[in-house]
Amino acid sequence: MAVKDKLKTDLFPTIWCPGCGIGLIMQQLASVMEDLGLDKTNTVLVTGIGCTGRMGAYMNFESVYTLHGRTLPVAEAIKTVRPELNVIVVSGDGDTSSIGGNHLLHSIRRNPNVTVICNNNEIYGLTGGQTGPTTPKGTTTLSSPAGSTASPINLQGLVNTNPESYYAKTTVYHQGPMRKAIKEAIEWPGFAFVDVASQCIENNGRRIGFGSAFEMLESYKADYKPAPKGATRLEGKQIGIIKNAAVPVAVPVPVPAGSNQVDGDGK
Ligand SMILES: Cc1ncc(C[n+]2csc(CCOP(=O)(O)OP(=O)(O)O)c2C)c(N)n1
Ligand code: SF4
Ligand SMILES: [Mg+2]
Repeated sequence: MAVKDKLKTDLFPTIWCPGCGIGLIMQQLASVMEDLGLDKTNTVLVTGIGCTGRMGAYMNFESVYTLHGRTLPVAEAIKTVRPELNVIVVSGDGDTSSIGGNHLLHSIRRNPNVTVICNNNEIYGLTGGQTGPTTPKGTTTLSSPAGSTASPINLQGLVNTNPESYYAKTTVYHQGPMRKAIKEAIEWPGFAFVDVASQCIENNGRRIGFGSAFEMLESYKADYKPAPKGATRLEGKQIGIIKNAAVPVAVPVPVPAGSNQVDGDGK
C-alpha cells in the first residue's frame, strides 16, 4: 500500500485554507502509518471540532468525529473495549486544552495507551481567530485586539505530571523530528502527546504581521531550536522529546532477625 492510499484523495482539495499547517501533519501521519502497517483493521482516529477536526474525513481509516473537546473520553472508551486497536487522537489546541482541558487532565492521570497529535496553531482557527489557552501573552487576536492578557497553558508541564508519559514538541517546518515524534508516540505504551506548532495563516498569521504561510514556516525555522541532548524539560521555543520512565516501585528492605524493628507509622 502506498502513502497516498492512507488518504481519501478523491475528496481533495481539502476545505483547509491554502498554506494551512494541518495538511503537513496529515501527510506525515499518513507516512508513519504506512511505515508501521496501520490500516482500517487495526487503527481508529478520533477527532474533535475545529479545522483540525476535519482530518478524520480525509484519512482512509475508521474515525470518530466527536463533540468539541471530547476526543479523549471517546478515545479512552475505544481503547478500553478494543485494547488491540491503535487509537490516535488528532485535535486542535483549543479542542484539546480549552473545552477539552478537564478531560486532558484526567487522561494524563489515567495514562491510557492513546496517542494525541495536537495541531497547535495558538488560536481558535475555525471560528475566526479568537484567543485560546495556547495563545501567547500579548498576541493580537479577534477577541483580544489589544493583545491577549493571559499566560498560555503549559502543555508540557501538564503531560509531564504523568511519570510514564511521552511529550514531544515539534513544528510543521521540522518534518524529520515531527515524523520521529509521531512514530514514537504511536509506539509508546501509555499516554503520548505530540505538540506541533503549526500555522493558521488566515485567522492568526495575517493578524500578527505575517504576509504568507511560507513566512510563518520560515519563522519556525528561525525561532525553534533543538533542546540540548539529555534535556529533561524543553525551554521556550525548543523542539525535543521527553520520555518519562515509570517511577520505580519501592521494595521493602528485609530487616535482619532480632533487630529493633519499627513498623510504618512508627509505633
Ligand atoms: C460546545 C461548542 N462550543 C463552541 C463551539 C465553537 N467552536 C468550534 S471550533 C472552536 C475552536 C477550534 O479551535 P481549535 O480546537 O484550536 O481548532 P482549529 O480550528 O484551530 O484547528 C470553537 C470554539 C462548538 N462547536 N461547540
Ligand atoms: S482558518 Fe486557519 S487553521 Fe483553519 S484551515 Fe484556515 S489556515 Fe488552517
Ligand atoms: Mg487551534
